[in-house]
Amino acid sequence: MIFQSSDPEPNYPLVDIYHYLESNPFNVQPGKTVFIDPITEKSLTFGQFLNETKHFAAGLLDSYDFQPKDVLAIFSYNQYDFGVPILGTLCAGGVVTTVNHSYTIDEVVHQLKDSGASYMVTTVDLLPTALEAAKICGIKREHIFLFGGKDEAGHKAYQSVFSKRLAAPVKIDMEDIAYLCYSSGTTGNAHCKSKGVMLTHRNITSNLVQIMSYDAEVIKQKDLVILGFLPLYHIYGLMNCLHISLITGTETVIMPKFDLPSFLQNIEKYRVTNTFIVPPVALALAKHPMVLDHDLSSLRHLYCGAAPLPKDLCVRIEERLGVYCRQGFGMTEGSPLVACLRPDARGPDGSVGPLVAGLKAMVVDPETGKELGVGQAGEWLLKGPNVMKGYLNNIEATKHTIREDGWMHTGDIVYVDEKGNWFVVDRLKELIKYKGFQIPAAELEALLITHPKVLDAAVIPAYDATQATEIPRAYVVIQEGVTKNDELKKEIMEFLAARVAPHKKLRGGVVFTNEIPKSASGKILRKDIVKIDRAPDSS
Ligand code: 4UV
Repeated sequence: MIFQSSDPEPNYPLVDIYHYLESNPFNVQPGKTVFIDPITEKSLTFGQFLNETKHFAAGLLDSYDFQPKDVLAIFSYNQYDFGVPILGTLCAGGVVTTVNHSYTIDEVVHQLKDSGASYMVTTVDLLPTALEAAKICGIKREHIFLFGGKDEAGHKAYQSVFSKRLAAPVKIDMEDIAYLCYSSGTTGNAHCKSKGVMLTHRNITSNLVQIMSYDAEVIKQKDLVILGFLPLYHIYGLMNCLHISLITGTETVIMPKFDLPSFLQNIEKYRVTNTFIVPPVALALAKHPMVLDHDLSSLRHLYCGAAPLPKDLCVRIEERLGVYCRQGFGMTEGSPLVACLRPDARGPDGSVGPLVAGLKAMVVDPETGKELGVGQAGEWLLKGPNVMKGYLNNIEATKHTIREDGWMHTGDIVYVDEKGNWFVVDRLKELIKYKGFQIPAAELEALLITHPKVLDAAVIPAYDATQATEIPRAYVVIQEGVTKNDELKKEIMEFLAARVAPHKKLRGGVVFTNEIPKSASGKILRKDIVKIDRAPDSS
């Protein structure tokens, strides 16, 4: 059975991302402020933004031998002008890969090498990691530019790349790749770290209009102010706090990163109407006493996604703030939005809402592949213009994820009710989400077994209700003769922490076990370990 939205199929743009923006479908005035830095109070208007992107594009093409399809990496925490080098690169016919700023050198190297990046924009404080990674990957020093507005430490500010001329349009095909965002996908394994999700100009522009059509009533409101704290390197922030803001000309306050006091102060100071959150922030809004010390009466639209939202939090937030928190579901491979509760809906509790318009879905039995119907839980398969092109340089993973008939496996277990509201009940893929950030279990396992005292390891999602998030917990088999005690657990946790980005730390701790359950083909049976882990008498 094929499900789809009852909303009409949107009119998808026929031009690439940059030219769609330049066509100004919302008739945004050039003087309209779009991005604000709440710390320095620097800002960019719509007109300035477009102008600067064109100067950056021309500079790359004129002075840096930049060729269409060259890849520029953004390795930075949020900046109010984060989008300028991004849209500039797209305007020059290039590809952008956004890198998590908390990555270790090895993690950065993996992404730079895999994506084939030959240019980078970073910040002065991230330069040591950026330079070391760039050297390993052969990126020229003079191709590394800085955010921050000034030439420093021997590197040019990206503004110093600007050419006096404005870039002339470069021919861009809708099937050309715009973004390479990294995701563990449905097929995490030890040999394959995160994979480059190829998102084309068609994917992104289609999802933009899909998002804007489900939220058309909201977007029409001219007095909206968005507070953007989500990392802009992640597709959830990139689309909602950068692209949608730009297209609609919505004033957006860009925080460098999340912290609760600044988040609340910014809502109050800028009279924020819309913000996009993740479940741990929903928990804070529902329960933290500090929230009551602030005037949050300007808030009108709250969206939550990237991980399951505990049902009771929406109710508590509405009681406290008078705003209904709408859950949505996205995934990098879906460009990203798949489903979201509509502005006028209270939703059934726990639902991620109806599909976005123009996207088709099926639910299939993960064992047999048999199509299932309303109310039956199975794997969610998706087909539509926002479904990724595939994984870069990885035909095997692409084939495993996108069937020949175009249906994409999400690796999520869901069901749909009679009204077309979707519910996520479990995850088939071996992905753990810490506060919305991806942690591929297999990547941690591969590192753990390099510890000299660890014979075998499996990493599973545990749940920390005090933070409303999954956390990774390792089950490890220790070499014979080694004493198993708390010291050793600490040693293993520290060993891993030294090798991964902070969000991947073993916050769920280490559990000693005698054996890791495996299938006949050697696949770790994580679900069996999860069952043991969640049993009432497990310690
Ligand atoms: O690839 P990724 O890291 O992508 C995301 C994107 C999230 C969103 C959410 C709302 C939006 O409006 C939007 O534009 C983007 O997280 O991780 C994808 C996986 O995260 C889980 C699920 O396992 C996906 O395959 N996930 C995402 N949203 C939810 C969720 C949710 N609401 N409930 C449960 N799991």
